[in-house]
Amino acid sequence: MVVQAISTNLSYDFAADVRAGLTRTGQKELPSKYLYDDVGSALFEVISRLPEYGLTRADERLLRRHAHDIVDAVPGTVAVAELGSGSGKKTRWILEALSRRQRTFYYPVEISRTALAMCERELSDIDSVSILGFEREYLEGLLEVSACRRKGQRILVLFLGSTIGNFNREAGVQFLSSVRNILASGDSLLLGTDLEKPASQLVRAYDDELGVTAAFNLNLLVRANRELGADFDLRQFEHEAKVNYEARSVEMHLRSTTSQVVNIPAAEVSVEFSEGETIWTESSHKYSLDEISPTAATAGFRCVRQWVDDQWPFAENLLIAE
Ligand code: AVI
Repeated sequence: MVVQAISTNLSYDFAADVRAGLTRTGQKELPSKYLYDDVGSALFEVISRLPEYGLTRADERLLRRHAHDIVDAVPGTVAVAELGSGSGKKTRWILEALSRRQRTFYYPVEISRTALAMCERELSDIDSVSILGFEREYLEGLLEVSACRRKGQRILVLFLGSTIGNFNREAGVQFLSSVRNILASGDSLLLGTDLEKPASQLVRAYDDELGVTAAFNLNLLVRANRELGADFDLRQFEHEAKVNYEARSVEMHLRSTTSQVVNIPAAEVSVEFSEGETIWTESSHKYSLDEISPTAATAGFRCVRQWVDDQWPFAENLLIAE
């Protein structure tokens, strides 16, 4: 086992994104990628263990039960790239199944340095697996992985945990097309998708009793206070999860409980909030099993297999690049 990491200063402009999102007309918004600083990533790990949030356990169960089938459906010599590896726990099953057949190169691509380090630690004991982590945005990292491809090697991309759901449907297809364009014909993508479920179950999953998801959401304001010198008063914002029936998504918002002005010096802006106004911080789109295949086809992939969990509606979809 070899573990290495390639890091860089990610070219985020939090201040510019905060300014743009909070001064736009209509619904104020902040990009969900900023939820994942060190505290946010740690809180997400806790969310994934909450009884109300079955998504991660379903993903893990499917990978544990079907890793051999999945790996058998991807023949040849395969390098594994994972977009957003998180702690890497669920990837173990795929890497162990593959490493019985071949020496395996595993390239986690992750924007959170802490998550990347966690993932490398978690998986470093698997024999015959070499790990090279990229602290990068997904597509940038995948381009680098593809540049390391050895002759005759295929790439299996893992995009698990229904992170695709955090894009709106159109952006999701665009993202899949960009992944396809980096890959070669015959490469594959294992795509995890959370499936549609009753609204009450969704609201519970995104507004848990213990308040962990609320803390995860509010941490965005803590981050703005720390990194941008903002003066968000956390007592005057509350977490909200609501179902958007038209978009077939569940949205997270931060609701201002009073009319107030918040100063954000590093973004050179003061923002007025009326009582009840919200900042939209994340959408999590839910899929029907039947829409995966046509969606994949639009992006240049053929959906060859789907595995569905028996406890929480969730699917792993194996897509082959045409
Ligand atoms: C990472 N992503 C797939 C999670 C989701 O379910 O959309 C993020 C999350 N947000 C609140 N809870 C979990």
